[in-house]
Amino acid sequence: MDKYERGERMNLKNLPDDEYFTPGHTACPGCAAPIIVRNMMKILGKDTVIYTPANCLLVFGGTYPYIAWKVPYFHEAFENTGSSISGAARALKKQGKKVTVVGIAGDGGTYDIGIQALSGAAERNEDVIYVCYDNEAYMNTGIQRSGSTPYGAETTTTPAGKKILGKLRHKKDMAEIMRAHDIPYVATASISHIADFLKKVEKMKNIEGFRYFHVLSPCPTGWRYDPSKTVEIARKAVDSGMWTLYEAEYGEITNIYKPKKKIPVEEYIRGQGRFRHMTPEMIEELQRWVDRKWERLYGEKP
Ligand SMILES: Cc1ncc(C[n+]2csc(CCOP(=O)(O)OP(=O)(O)O)c2C)c(N)n1
Ligand code: SF4
Ligand SMILES: [Mg+2]
Repeated sequence: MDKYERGERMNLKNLPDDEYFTPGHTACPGCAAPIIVRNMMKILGKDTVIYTPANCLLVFGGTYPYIAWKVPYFHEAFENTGSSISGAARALKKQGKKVTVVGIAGDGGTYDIGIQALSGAAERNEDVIYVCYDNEAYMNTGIQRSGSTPYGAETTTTPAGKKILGKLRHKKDMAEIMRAHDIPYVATASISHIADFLKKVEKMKNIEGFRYFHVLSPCPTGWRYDPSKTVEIARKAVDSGMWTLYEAEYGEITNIYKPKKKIPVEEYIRGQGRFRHMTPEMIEELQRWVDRKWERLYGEKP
């Protein structure tokens, strides 16, 4: 019986003290992205190499001489995180080195610009981890909408004016697209459910083949909320069903978290400036989207 079967998985008490993404970076106060990366790296450990395309994480954590990474770190082009990590993993394997190769991209670099290389790497079942930290817009370049931006959200390219009130399309379901690739592991996570997050990182570290890890990454600057509310907002995303926590192995959902008390989506969007202009009809439309997603994933009406 291995330690997973005995239920001895990673938790906050046995989280290593090691730091591979260190303080001194320049992320905005309250940004979820460094919380994600710091905790993930404590588990992935020193024998890890990281690839990131252009995004906030690159700018706040990868700018010389203030680089926060304590493991080898590479910046590749926006389009090719999937192919960069594929090549690195194969080269390291050929050299006989046991190293975890990880690509970390934002939603812009995942849902839109990097999706071709990502899909190809997944279809080939490359032995890598791909992480999407999802702040639901192109934040680093000034808050432009992406395929991940939710319906109604205001960005600089989906402004809320007299005729159009924010984004007119719903968020693309990227984790489900990855699940359809029949890969060894897909997991979604949230920093509000940190024990669940840590268990998933530990689990994927020990799996061979393509692993896709998708984490909601609240962004006080782009979502326009008080930076002290990051964890609370992440929790409300899960409790409302805007964000769903699950694991899937070879396309089958093997573990799914159901909020004890489902809250209306209105409660989640309240306090976020990006949704401030939304009319009651728009909020109803967003709720319908959440309910459809819930029904699809849980196989029952909310
Ligand atoms: C091919 C290409 N197009 C556009 C850019 C400009 N660019 C750099 S970062 C960025 C936004 C990244 O958004 P996302 O991936 O969501 O990460 P975030 O900044 O939100 O963390 C853009 C558009 C680029 N570097 N390369
Ligand atoms: S703009 Fe958002 S994602 Fe980027 S560093 Fe600031 S809080 Fe983080
Ligand atoms: Mg983004």
